Amino acid sequence: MNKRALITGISGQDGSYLSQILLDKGYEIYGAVRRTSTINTGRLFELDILNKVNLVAMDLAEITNIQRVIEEIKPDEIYNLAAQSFVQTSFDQPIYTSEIDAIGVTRILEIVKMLGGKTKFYQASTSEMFGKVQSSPQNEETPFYPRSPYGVSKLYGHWMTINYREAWNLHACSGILFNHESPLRGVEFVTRKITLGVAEIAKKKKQCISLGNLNAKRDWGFAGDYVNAMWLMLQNEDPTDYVIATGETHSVRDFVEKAFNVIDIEIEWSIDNGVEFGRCKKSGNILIDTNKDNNRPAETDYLLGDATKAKAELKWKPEVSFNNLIEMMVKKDMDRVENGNFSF
Ligand code: NAP
Ligand code: F7E
Repeated sequence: MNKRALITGISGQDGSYLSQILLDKGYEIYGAVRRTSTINTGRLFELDILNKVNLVAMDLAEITNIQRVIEEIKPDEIYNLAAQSFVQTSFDQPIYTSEIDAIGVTRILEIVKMLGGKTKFYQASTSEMFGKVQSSPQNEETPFYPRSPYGVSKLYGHWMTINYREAWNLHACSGILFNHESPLRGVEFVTRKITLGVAEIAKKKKQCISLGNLNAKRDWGFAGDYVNAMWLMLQNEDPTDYVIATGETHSVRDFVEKAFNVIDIEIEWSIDNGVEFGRCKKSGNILIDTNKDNNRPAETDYLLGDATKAKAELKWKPEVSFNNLIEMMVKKDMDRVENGNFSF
């Protein structure tokens, strides 16, 4: 019989890619979607798998709903990807973020336990838990120091996952995933904001992209590579947690320069009255400006992951390079802008 997976957050970036690889492996997929007033299955549509997955109504805020769904579906594996995942928003909505990203995890774990504890559980933990990094590169042994309500909430979910594994013997594990991006990334995240902005500038639909901290550094990988690691973790006989990362770090500034290179524009940086600008070297036009509204009350300045454990034990490694990721994202956005083809 085919394995059955329940994916919370199926409409998001990772949920869509994970569905695709699990379908290829022969899984029967159930995807939890929360009620919204508009259709938000555009990513599944874009991957051409919308009619291959079963969508069920489920919100992480509502335990009765979670219980009913898990009881009915009886999944072999649950991938908990649902979250208020935007760090900036977590500063304005700290309580909602905790409700979903922290307590939401416990709601699922408690139901899994109550129903006999046979379902394997994957928790989407994050490099944001390292926040103000205590040592570099960061691996499974690095102490945590989250810098946002998002990071703090995720750290609670992370420890709850470990606690249910140790206390109740659940097959529960956390993937501590560093930033991963793709053409399916939400437009509020910096990488997609840049690649969409570059495409709009190339097609003369926009003049300038407004950003915040250009010096923040991230270990950016490709989401399509990272979802495979989630699956590998649940296939382990003994559950344990893994860091998933590329082992390279780049600044937002590097990302901007490389993204404009895809459309043959070289960026020159300058500071005017304390505000930093990026100009087209050839035309002198301002293509990037910086605005304090895009800064965070507390920032994670630097992340660099060490995925040695995952490479050794899961035989996982990233396939898509930083440059290829940027090229893939800019080209897809150029196509979208040219054809008005936005499905999410
Ligand atoms: P995403 O694109 O923002 O997707 C988040 C998903 O969660 C969406 O499907 C969203 O549904 C759903 N969701 C939000 N609130 C919910 C609620 N109350 N009940 C049910 N569903 C809810 O995020 P992603 O990039 O795919 O990330 C997937 C997971 O990995 C998240 O937990 C994120 O925090 C974590 N993570 C991401 C990264 C990364 O770099 N991408 C790195 C580490 C960890 P709607 O479509 O209705 O909004
Ligand atoms: O910011 C800086 C910003 O919002 C990256 C989520 O998937 O990864 C993601 O969180 C950096 C930050 O991602 C803008 O200050 C500059 O330093 O793309 P981001 P994030 O906060 O790293 C982690 C691993 C997750 O788990 C999260 O769910 O870029 N930055 N200027 C900007 N960021 C944004 N969004 N917009 C700007 O204009």
